[in-house]
Formats: sequence, C-alpha cells, structure tokens
Amino acid sequence: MKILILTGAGISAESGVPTFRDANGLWEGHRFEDVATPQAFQRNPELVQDFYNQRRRSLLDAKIQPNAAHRALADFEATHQDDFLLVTQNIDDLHVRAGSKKVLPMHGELLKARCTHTGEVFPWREDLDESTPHPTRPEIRGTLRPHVVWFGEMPLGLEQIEVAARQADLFIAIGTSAVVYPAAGIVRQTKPSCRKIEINLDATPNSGQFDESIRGKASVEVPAFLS
Ligand code: BJW
Repeated sequence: MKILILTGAGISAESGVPTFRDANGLWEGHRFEDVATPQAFQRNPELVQDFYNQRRRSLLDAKIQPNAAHRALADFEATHQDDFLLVTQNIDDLHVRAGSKKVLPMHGELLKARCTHTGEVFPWREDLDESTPHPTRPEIRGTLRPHVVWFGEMPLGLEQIEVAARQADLFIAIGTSAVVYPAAGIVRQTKPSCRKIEINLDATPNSGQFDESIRGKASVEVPAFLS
C-alpha cells in the first residue's frame, strides 16, 4: 500500500510552535503574509530576518520537542513495509527529530540558510543579518536568507509530491488549514480509490474532499488512527 501524509502547523502546535492563522495571525503587529514574501525581504530585510531569527531561536529552545503525533508517524514509518512519504509544510525539524526518515519539507527548513547569489544551502543555527558572512567565502556578506518558501516562490519537491499523490492508496492530511496552495490541492491529485483522511481541530475548506474528517488534537488522534 502506498501512503502519503501531509502535515501542517497544527501538528507542531502542541509542541509549542505557533500556527499561522490562529487568533489574530499577527507577528509583532505584522500580518505574517507581509513578512513571508520576497517583496518584504527586498523592502525590509532586517524585519524579515528578525522574524526568522526569533523563530529559529525558539525552535532551538529545549522546550520545543516532538509530540505524540510526530512520534506516531515516525513509528508507523519504521514498523510498516508500505511505500511511505511524509510531506510537511512545516519548516521546523520536529518530524526528523521524532525519527521520520522519508520527509519532504515542501516549504523549506528553518535550520538551513541559502545564498541568494549561488543557491548553495547550508545548515544554519545562528541569527542571520545583513553582515553575516558567506560560510565558505567570508569576503561576501549579506547574501544569506532563510531556506524557506515564501508566497510567490516555488515549493520544493513538487514533482515527487505529484507522483506520490497520484499513486497513493491512503492520504492523511494533518493540522493544515488548506488555504495555501499548492499543498491544499494535493488531495485533488489523488486517485478515486485512494482513502482520504483529514485530522484537524476544525473543519477546513477541503473537508468535503475527504472520506473521513477526524476532529481533535493531532497528539491524540494521529496515534489513535495509526495504532
Ligand atoms: C490543529 C491543532 C492541533 C491547530 N491538532 N489540528 C491557487 C489559488 C489561490 C492562490 C494560489 C494558488 N496557487 C498559488 C497561490 C498563491 C499562494 C497561495 O496559496 N496563497 C493563498 C494564501 C491564497 N501560494 C504560493 O505562493 C506558493 N507558491 C506557488 O504556488 O508557486 C507557484 C508559482 C511560483 C512562481 C511562479 C509561478 C508559479 C508558495 C506558498 C508558500 C507558503 N509559505 C508559508 C511560509 C513558509 C515559511 C514560514 O514558515 O515562515 O508556509 S505561508 C504558511 O502557510 C507556511 C505554512 O506551511 C503554510 C500553511 O499553513 P498551515 O500549515 O496550514 O497552518 P495554519 O496556521 O494555516 O493552519 C493550522 C491548522 O491546524 C488549522 O486548520 C488548525 O485548525 C489546525 N490545528 N492546532 C490538530 N493541536
């Protein structure tokens, strides 16, 4: 059986990572759409770097740990022979820390930086700013940005995701509001015989696309469903 999982911010919420579209969807008074675009980065690089510096520091805080939902997915992958792919929209590393192996982070990774000139990607745990030197060419400064996918940019691994969606026999979407494309369109790429499950606290615009919508916390419902 071929299994495709899609996760969003809701799976990390109980680990202490804030979701995007909760109570007011603001970060220090800014709509997060205004700090997650290439235009915002051009206009005000300090603001955007600061947004990601704060989130990177928070992710590295010992209090942020994978929860039972991340662990259940990792255990499921390890104990099943099935063809398995975990696509996450999250830029945190909690799936990997929980032990998941086949993870595709389609919106990038907070603990990586990318050179805007050469496209090289580096592991990154420090703050970034306009004077950060390029790791291997220290004479160059200010060319590093977070290795994340902003609005208007191309998500990563789309071809692999499309193939996995077309072939999947089981598709489970966990903790995603289904408003950001192309992730929200994956459910429509699955074949008619694919069993489609949504796990979320609330209904989403995609709920009608699923065979079953399980309402509840990911940390409870994901282990229960996969057991
Ligand atoms: C729980 C829970 C618990 C809480 N248990 N559940 C088609 C139609 C309309 C627009 C477009 C379209 N195609 C493309 C677009 C434009 C745009 C888009 O989608 N805009 C919409 C907002 C309208 N898409 C793009 O620009 C994408 N690129 C693209 O399409 O490129 C094509 C192209 C490019 C260039 C030329 C030509 C073509 C890129 C999208 C990138 C998104 N990036 C972000 C930021 C990443 C970096 C960062 O983290 O800062 O990704 S935005 C943000 O939203 C982040 C997330 O991954 C993403 C999705 O959010 P998610 O994960 O769903 O979180 P929330 O907060 O929204 O929802 C949480 C859910 O969990 C809720 O439902 C809760 O109920 C639930 N929950 N606690 C269970 N305990």
